[in-house]
Amino acid sequence: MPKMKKILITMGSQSDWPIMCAAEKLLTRFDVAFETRVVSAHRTPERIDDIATLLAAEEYVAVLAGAGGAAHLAGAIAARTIIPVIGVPMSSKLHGLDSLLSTVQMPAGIPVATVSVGEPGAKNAALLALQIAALEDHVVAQQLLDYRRSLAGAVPFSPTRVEAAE
Ligand code: RP5
Repeated sequence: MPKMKKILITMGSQSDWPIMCAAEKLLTRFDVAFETRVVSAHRTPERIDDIATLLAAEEYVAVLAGAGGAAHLAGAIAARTIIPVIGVPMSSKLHGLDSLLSTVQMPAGIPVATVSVGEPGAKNAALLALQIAALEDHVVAQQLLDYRRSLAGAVPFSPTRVEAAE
């Protein structure tokens, strides 16, 4: 029996949980293992090193990093591993634009795959991580295909005619 692929979810603060829980919820629907940690790049920098040690010791296929504002978490983790890191910019006081730019503007050489701001980004980060896992795991690949079919099935052929605002 092949080992389950592992995905690490990180977030910069407890306050990111209401968004990042969407990633965790999605992963529970698939045959993958995951672990979730709060790691502040600024307030708990030593935990970044703990994460690097964990990633070196165990077989993770991807890391999710949700952070807002200055949002250095994804880059700080990416600097310490070659495992793909997916940054999720949190919606913030500047509507997430600060988080988005902080996450996406990495210097050449240290990539961070950056998804959209907030909950859609958290879900897509989980799906991207699953797609990486699926490269070597046909069970996850099949589950992703089934998930895509369920998305298509939820789209009506014609709209339900609800009242539009004047
Ligand atoms: C970032 O600062 C966190 O990722 C969070 O999005 C933001 C605010 O953190 P708290 O002040 O709510 O802990 O590091």
